[in-house]
Amino acid sequence: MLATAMIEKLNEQINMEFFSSNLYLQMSAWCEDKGFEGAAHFMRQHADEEMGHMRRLFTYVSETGGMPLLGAIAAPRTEFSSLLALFEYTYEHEQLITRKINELAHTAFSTQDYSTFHFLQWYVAEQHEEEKLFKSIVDKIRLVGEDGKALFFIDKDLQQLANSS
Ligand code: OFO
Repeated sequence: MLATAMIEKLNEQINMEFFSSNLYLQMSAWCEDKGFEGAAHFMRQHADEEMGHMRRLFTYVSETGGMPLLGAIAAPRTEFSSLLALFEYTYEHEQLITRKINELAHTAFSTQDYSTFHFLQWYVAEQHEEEKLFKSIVDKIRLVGEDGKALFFIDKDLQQLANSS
């Protein structure tokens, strides 16, 4: 049985993952609207991955005798000045999620909740991958620049990334 404070924190993270999913789904609409079909596909797929992150937490809370609670989820941002700005935002967002996961791991460890600490290791590893992924996209856009031709190839690249995962 998990401590009440731990359940509350895990529930907050459930909502954060929901928010991540909505954010990326909303971003896919921006990409689609601007003609970046590869980026839109990539974002839709990533929104699904975030639902996976949410569900994994949901199942853990429920299996350990807690009650997962879905609260209100803030509306995500809808406007971005460019594809680069959009991906810079994803990278910042993932850094925020990493901080949240680290806080959770710290709470679990310092309260000797080793089961939750162990469970959270998957998220620790996943956040490493998430930051690496979004940083690599930001770096690539910065490298090639933002003229039409460069963005065309970035979009193709994102389509391929979505197809391969
Ligand atoms: Fe993008 O890792 Fe969950 O939120």
